[in-house]
Amino acid sequence: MKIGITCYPTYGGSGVIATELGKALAQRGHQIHFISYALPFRLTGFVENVFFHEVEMSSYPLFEFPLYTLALASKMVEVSEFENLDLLHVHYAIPHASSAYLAKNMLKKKKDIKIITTLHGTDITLVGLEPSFLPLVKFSIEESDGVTAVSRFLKEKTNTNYYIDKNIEVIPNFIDTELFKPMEACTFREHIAPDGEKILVHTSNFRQVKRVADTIRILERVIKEVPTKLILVGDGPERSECERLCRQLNLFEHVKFLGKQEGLVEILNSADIFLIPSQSESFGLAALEAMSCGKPVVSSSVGGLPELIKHNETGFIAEIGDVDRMAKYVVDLLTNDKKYEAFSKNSRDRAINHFDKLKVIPMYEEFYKHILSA
Ligand code: GMT
Repeated sequence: MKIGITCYPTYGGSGVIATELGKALAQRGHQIHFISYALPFRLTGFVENVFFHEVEMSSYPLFEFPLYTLALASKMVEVSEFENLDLLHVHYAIPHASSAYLAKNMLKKKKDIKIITTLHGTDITLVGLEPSFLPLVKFSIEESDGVTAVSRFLKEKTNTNYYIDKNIEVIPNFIDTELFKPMEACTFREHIAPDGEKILVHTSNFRQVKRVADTIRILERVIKEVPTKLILVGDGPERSECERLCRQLNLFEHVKFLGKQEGLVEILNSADIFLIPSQSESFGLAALEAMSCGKPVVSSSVGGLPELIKHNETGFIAEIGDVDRMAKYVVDLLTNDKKYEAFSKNSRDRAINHFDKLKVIPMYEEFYKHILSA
């Protein structure tokens, strides 16, 4: 198949999934054309069958706001025509599904290009619900030839919040379990915790929805019982506030803000437990990455997290903001080696058995075939 993929190219789970999907499909012989305003950050090195088409943005004094949606639609038309694409697979509904709708209609006299939209999270649960976007998001989803969502939770939210009576296929996030795997002792661990302290880790884009401050409040409680460090990976709007909180709680020595990092596998491997106390999380790819490295996860009970994390098997789940309970769960795991080992094994097994890319990529392929033959 010849497939156009559009995603946000910067840090973020939807861009990671879209890029890894494209790369895996290319390895399986499909021709993949990424269409975006910048090279997706996971698209490093040469990959056979993968092409990149940059959406150029012209500036004009009259345009006070960049017209990306329209420029993207034009580029989609151009690439679909010249590369003879079979379908456009867009990740994150806003504005990609709307650009694809425009492109499809501009092309309709020449070809019937199919549009598949994958819903990832805040496109449905947050931004999409804003009155200025809701009618457009609803329309763009309804007009897509096929729609997938990354969890049952997100599928149900889409159907109820947007009154959409359309079949939405649930295809979960996936992971390369050969890449994200347990490693022998990391030197990084000794560097962070030279006195043998335990290590908690959290990775995110530090948006409000991630509740990163809760990880610091969890540490504040855990540290009273077990010497522990916290590694925070990533950057975003809440980082300064989190740094301020660390100073206020006198925890700065115990928390390492690493910012954006490439060596995630090593960082995850150096830790004991992954924390994800989000306000909203449609799947939780970051938690899956940790599980694949054999790390138990302590999370909030929101969105798709309970579909990923098995309470009392691969980790623990608590109410949003219940940092006391989350801290208790962390201490329980850190002070019980046998339990910790079992949870670690269960986490790795669950990643391999349910979310390995070799299991999930064929689901997308099947879905493409189904939509193309409809
Ligand atoms: O929806 C977002 O907030 C952005 C998006 C992203 O690009 O990181 O994240 C979502 O998509 C990921 C990949 O499908 C999911 O694993 C994340 O759970 C989801 N984030 C939220 O729902 C907050």
